Amino acid sequence: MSEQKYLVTSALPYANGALHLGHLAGAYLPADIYVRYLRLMGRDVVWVCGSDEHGAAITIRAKKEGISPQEIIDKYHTLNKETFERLGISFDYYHRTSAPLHHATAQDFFKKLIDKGGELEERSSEQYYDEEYGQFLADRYIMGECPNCANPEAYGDQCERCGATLSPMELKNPKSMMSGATPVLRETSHWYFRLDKHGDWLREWIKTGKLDGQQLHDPQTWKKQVVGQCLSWLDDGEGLQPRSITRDLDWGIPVPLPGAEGKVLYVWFDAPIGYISSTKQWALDNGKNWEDYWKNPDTQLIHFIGKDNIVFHCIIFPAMLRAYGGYNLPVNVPANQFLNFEGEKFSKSKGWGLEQHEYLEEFKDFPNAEDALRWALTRNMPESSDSDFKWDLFVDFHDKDLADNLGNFVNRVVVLSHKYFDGAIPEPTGADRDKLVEALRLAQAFSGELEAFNFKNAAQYLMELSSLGNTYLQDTSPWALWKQDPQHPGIRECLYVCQQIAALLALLADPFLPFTAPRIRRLLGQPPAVNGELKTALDTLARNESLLPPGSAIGQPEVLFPKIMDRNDKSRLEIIERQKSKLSAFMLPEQKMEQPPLETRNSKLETTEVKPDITYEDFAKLDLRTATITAAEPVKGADKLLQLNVDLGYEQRTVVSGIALHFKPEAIIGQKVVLVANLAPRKLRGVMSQGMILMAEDATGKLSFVSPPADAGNGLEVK
Ligand code: B3M
Ligand code: ZN
Repeated sequence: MSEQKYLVTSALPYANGALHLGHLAGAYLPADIYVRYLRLMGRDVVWVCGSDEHGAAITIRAKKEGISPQEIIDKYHTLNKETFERLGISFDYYHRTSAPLHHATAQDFFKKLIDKGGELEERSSEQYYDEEYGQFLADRYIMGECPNCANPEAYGDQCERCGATLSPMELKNPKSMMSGATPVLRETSHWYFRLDKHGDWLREWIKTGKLDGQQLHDPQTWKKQVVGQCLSWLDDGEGLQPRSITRDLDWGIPVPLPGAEGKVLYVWFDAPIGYISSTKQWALDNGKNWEDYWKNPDTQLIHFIGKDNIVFHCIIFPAMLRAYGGYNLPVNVPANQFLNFEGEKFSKSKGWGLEQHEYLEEFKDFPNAEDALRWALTRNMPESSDSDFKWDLFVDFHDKDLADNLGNFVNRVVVLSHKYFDGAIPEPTGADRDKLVEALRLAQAFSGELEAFNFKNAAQYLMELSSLGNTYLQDTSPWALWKQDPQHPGIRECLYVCQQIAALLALLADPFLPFTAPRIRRLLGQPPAVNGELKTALDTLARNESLLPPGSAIGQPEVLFPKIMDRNDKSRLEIIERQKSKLSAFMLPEQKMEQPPLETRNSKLETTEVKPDITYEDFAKLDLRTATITAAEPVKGADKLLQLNVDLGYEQRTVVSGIALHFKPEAIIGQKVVLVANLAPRKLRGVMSQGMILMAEDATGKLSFVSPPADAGNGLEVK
């Protein structure tokens, strides 16, 4: 038997947009933690990913932006790849499905299935065709009324209002999204993958982990939701059906058969094959054999994905791999649930949420921002149910875990080592063996949780190890012993034990906090950890030997995570507050009009709320200016918002205002207004709003403009 290897994959993100924090917490951060851990244990692991660059989502986006699909994929491939790197997401290879190697690999896959016979079959059917645009329409390109909930904007594959899975034929009043024309039915032929032939072994394999009499995985180690979703799909009504794997489209991988011009492989056929081509490219660049990772039965294949991709990774792709023959099947698919953002789903169209690169930009002055984010997302990871990202939790996790617990312990050890041992690691003593045995047990438990994909539990053990150190240090109080006698042997013993715990902490922290871990090691006089370092450390501790060579020099103390809630320095809190105020500003225009019903508004008015006093300095922070509205139009998809152009005299601004229910756009052109000109810009429904117009609101909720006289110029200061 050869050495056990791991091939880890993360879902290939579509290169049609930036990724948000929910994506990161779902399929990338957990995989990164897992892979970093495996490397530290000295395992042979390859982690591949890349951009998914085909499919309707990309062509629709390109059409919307009026540029070519190639420009779209180049832009977002680069953005996503670079952002991942900046966050410490350590793929071994980040490929792209537009690469020639991928096209060839996917075409080979298709041809092999044709040649085998019985796996693919050609069928003709009637599909919607756009006569104006001159193309058959992918399901996503057709919009119409949902038969289920009457949503007039349902897509041909899904209604986003009621969640129903649809086929284009079910839509009432279908319209082509390419031209707006009513599509007509035309005969076309496609290749279908005979998934129906694979149902029996798939059911057995998923339920028992057995295939051809061999135990391939232990189904007990799979998440319940993953197994549950697969079984309900497998047992649904008529069972598995043949699935069409080609499309009439001009963007994608051409079907490699004579007479198939104008047809491409369906994106969900080629995308998972992207894992294979990414591995191939990695192997080529590193002098390795890709087949060792895909075809050697000693290799563990693990897919990290979000819950919306379960069926593709647990049923369809495994069936494709088996149909081709010779490939391993995944031993686990630890799919995550969804992360919400401050109580609501991330929504690009509504502008709700935060993208990865936006976080990096907004937090560029926040110390150790990458690890702070990774930690907040880990503590809140949607492992077994949906979870919610909240800024208040971010602050708590940062200050309690990273600053007060981990950072504080490391700092105390470094400071005390300088004080009592001149910054050197002392010779081992007959040290407090019990504490180190306890520390080792925590590290082993940590390890067990990571092997089982329980990232939150592992993070908890990391914190427990740090607490163990803090409590021990407090209980032993070497500073009290010092007062009794600076030569007291208890001081050396205590510091020796604490240094060992700190060294172990640096290793356990590494998968979670890859930017901080090497800093802790540097403080302990150690170079960054190498592959296998954690395994060696666990063995060393088990032999009761020292993790730190005596005599190495301890670094100068530094604060790893300055607290956010710091009375004397509000700079970090201000960064958080800015995020929060963007959200509340975002909620205001709509909520103001939607939420409090008239009665409460009136009663609220009766007990008119008086706000607490502010100082003149507070008031003077406002930059209030006279201005004139020069243009107004509704904001698409938001019936309460108007997008306004405002003339400030010294410049023109775009302002989004929640006044659409009160004023017709054409009625307010030329209106004089007062603008809060220095309100931080914020995005409302995708439009960047640069300021806020002052309105007066009466007891019934009616709004009127706070208007300077008609002859007042623009840009005058209001004080
Ligand atoms: N690009 C869908 C998604 O991003 C798709 C994943 C492909 S994984 C092979 O959710
Ligand atoms: Zn619907």
